[in-house]
Amino acid sequence: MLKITKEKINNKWYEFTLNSHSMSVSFLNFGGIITKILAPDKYGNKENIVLCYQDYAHYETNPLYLGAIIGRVAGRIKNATIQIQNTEYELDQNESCHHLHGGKKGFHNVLWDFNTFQGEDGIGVTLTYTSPDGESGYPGNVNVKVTYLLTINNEFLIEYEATTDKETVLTLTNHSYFNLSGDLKKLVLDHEVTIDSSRILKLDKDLIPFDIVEDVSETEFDFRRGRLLQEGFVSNNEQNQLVGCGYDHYFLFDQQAANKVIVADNESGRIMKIKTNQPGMVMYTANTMQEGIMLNNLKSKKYLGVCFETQASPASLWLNDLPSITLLTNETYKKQTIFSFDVIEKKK
Ligand code: G6D
Repeated sequence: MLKITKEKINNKWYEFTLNSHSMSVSFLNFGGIITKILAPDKYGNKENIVLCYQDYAHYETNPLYLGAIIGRVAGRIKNATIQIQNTEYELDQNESCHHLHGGKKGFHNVLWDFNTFQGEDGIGVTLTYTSPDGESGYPGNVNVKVTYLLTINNEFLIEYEATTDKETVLTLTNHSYFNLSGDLKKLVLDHEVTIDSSRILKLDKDLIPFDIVEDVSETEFDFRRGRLLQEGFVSNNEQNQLVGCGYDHYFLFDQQAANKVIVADNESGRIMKIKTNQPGMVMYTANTMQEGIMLNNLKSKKYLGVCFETQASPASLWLNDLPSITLLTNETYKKQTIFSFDVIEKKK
């Protein structure tokens, strides 16, 4: 049984819920913000595995970017400037002298048009937005379409499409914070993460990537055979310490495994697998999460969630050998990330 419900939140916002027989995904037309993913634990208890604000009014400013579509460019752009065809564009400086997550008019805080649809193997909503030339300083009128689809096989697909009428830059992601314990029972310390990646981007003191680490073997950044997140929270690795004792780094995928990321929480039995055609992702373990904001059922604090921001990196604007984030007028940006959910072993 697949069903879409729509609830009016205020005079402009709606919350949609995609229901399958065993899980559901809820999100707003504002910012495409995912507010709930209800998934069963090994006992069949459906609980929310993403962070959300208890008072939805916080989504208006959303200092944590909770659950939101991030763009035009997810991540940081050094000195908030881009060079396209010998023209320099000044972007919003919304994090000291740099540009973060699309700036003041980032996609996390715009109203998206919506259309619901029901197919044989899934139900979903297509969100659309036209970002006008010059928005946040970026060139080009950019038409964006983001589709949220829930399938009968417990897969949640996020599909991104975009076109532009002038050469520009673009790389989109979703900024949900996952906590597989369910309803924030605990921090993500003992979430076991596996990542198909042997290379990361090294950060400077402003969290701007400045170099590629070509081999993470024997470090806290090697997740190829699985690793508990807490190892990076207590490590002496200067890159872990630089970001507030954790992870806030871009991992380049090796393309050696179908699942680019696998996350398991043994206590609940929940396991989440991520497939994507993005070249990498930022894994952020909420090291610098603004504390004290009322979330699902307790106040925000460090390590309460982990983000898997699948995307190309804006560092390709100043580092070689990284997939480009340039979008040409004769191209269509088409990316997809699939989150699938299961339990390690069902208990009676
Ligand atoms: C911090 O550095 C992190 C970012 O990666 C994250 O997206 C943001 O908090 C919400 O600035």
